[in-house]
Amino acid sequence: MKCRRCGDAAVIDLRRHNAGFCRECFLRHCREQVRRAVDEHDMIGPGERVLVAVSGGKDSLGLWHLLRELDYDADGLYVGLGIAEYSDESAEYARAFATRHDLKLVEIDLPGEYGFDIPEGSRAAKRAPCSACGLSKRHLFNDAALTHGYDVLATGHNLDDEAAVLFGNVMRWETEYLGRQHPVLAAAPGFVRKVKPLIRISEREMAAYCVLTGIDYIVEECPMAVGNRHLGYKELLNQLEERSPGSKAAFVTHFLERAQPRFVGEATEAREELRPCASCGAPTPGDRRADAAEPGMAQRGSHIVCAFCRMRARAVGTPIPVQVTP
Ligand code: Q46
Ligand code: ZN
Repeated sequence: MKCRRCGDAAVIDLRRHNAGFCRECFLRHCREQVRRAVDEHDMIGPGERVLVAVSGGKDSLGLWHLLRELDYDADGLYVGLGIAEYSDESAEYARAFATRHDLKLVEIDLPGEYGFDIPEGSRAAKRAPCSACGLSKRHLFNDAALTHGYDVLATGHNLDDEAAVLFGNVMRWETEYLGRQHPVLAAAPGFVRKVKPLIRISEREMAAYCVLTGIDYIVEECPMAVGNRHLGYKELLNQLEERSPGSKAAFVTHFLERAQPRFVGEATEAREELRPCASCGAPTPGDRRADAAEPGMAQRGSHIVCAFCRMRARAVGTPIPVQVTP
């Protein structure tokens, strides 16, 4: 097979684009996909500082590399989740990448700084591990970006991730989530802008990008991913893609063009109803009934405490410290 752009021998075949690419043209194609995503959705303005959430995996390290290649001022953020050897090993990959490319990596250690790890948080909050983990990451990423003065937080969600999440949201008609499912979530009081520049690139393409650029990433899956619903959706979507290349991209892009705007109102309303957490100040919908059942909450009357602070209090077994009295 020949490269579609230059006619050299192709190293990768992209059925979705009905084309093969040589190494140079494929890397250029990946940069072009990120550039188009950033431009189309106004993800990053001139001179803005970007914080890239990196896990040590191919998507996030590849994204960091791509943003630097495109000359963005992008630093990395690694959050240690305390998932046994997996976390130790993934941290090593993130640090090695930062050192090799002489980049700044901000590090947060959940057990060291907050007193609990994901398995403990999951048990304490009676949430599935990935739910406890997702909640913690959203909280800590946002907090780190605001604390360190970044304009944008970028995550490595790729086309396959977005298609799987969309599939799950449509299966349950989660209309509020559908309204929020967009490659850009605008900044708001207490929220940094969040962007997903890999929305146009598949998982397989990101793996190829890392291999071809020599990025060393953690290949093992997180041990807590077993049974994760999204992995099942990805398998189903891969079967569809196999039969009909381009299905995933069409599913996501047509959703964004034709359906997502219909759900924005509900998501915006939900965001407007958020109140600051009485413990950490982060915007939260809270749950007054759950708060009332929390140790130490009775004295605080109707104060709202965010899900992260509630999980932390349960996991470490101490009352929730309240800093703000609205
Ligand atoms: S790290 Fe966390 Fe993932 Fe592991 S516990 Fe689940 S969400 S699978 S991206
Ligand atoms: Zn809080």
